[in-house]
Amino acid sequence: MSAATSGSGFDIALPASLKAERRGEVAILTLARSHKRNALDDPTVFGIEAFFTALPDDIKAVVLNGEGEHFSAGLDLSELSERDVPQGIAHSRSWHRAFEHIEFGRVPVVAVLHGAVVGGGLEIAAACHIRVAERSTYYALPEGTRGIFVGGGGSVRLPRLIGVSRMMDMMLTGRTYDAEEGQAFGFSHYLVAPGAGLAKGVELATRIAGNAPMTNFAVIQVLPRIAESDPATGYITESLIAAIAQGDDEAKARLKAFLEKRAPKTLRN
Ligand code: 1HE
Repeated sequence: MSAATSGSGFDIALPASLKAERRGEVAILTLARSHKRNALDDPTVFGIEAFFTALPDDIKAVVLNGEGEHFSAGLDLSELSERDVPQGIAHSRSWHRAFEHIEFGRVPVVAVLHGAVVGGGLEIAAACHIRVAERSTYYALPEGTRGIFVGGGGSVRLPRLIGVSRMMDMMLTGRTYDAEEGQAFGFSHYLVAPGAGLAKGVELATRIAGNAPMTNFAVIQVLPRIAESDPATGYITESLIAAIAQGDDEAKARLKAFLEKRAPKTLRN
């Protein structure tokens, strides 16, 4: 581990496979193991957990991207051969813990995808809140071919994006989806030209960082829980969080600004 302090503005010890950079209120975390196609080994996964756990308070959104030709080739397969069953469970749980710090961390996370987004690479992308895909992106779950199963939360998160049926097809047949298909099916929210992903990701993250903090909290922490609860629980939880959000000083100031014609209108893009 090396402290990612030099010039990055972060006081977090990261492995060599991760780079962190600051752009105002946005942090950019880069998978930097391109010689192994950003395959996720243990130090990288633990480093991701450390990064999201220790994010400075003034960071309001994160962009996650990857160096080289591919976002991530998934699990580092070279680590797999020696593990027994208890170690396999512990390994999967370590991914769950790390990715939970992304999905239910303090701030929204925008993933910028390109090239291979496969196996565990797709699992980490699914833990992010927004996905921007460059047109070079392709998606696959080669676990079936490798004789293994998803272990980084993919069986929970991916069906929410594309449905169980498509995920079954991907795992059973080794089928890949290209960037256009991924956009149509729900893997990505934004589709951009090759090389344009980071700028788009930072633009979106900067806009997200400008939201009221209570709204961002409600969207990433409460909305997914409401969506998975029974309707009666969902409605009452919605009322509670809506009242909490609008009771916040930030919301009052923003509503006043609109009524005094100082805030932008909601116009078509
Ligand atoms: C790796 C890995 C890896 C590359 N683990 N070392 N993931 C997969 O099944 C995808 C496996 N990777 C590939 O299919 C290809 O590498 C790519 C299509 C992504 C890229 O191809 P290419 O031609 O650009 O690179 P390469 O020559 O295949 O790989 C370059 C090096 O990276 C090479 O090592 P080298 O020492 O010979 O130079 C590869 O061995 C290495 N490499 N991918 C380890 N994945 C929590 S459960 C999650 C389960 C999964 O993620 S399963 C999916 C695993």
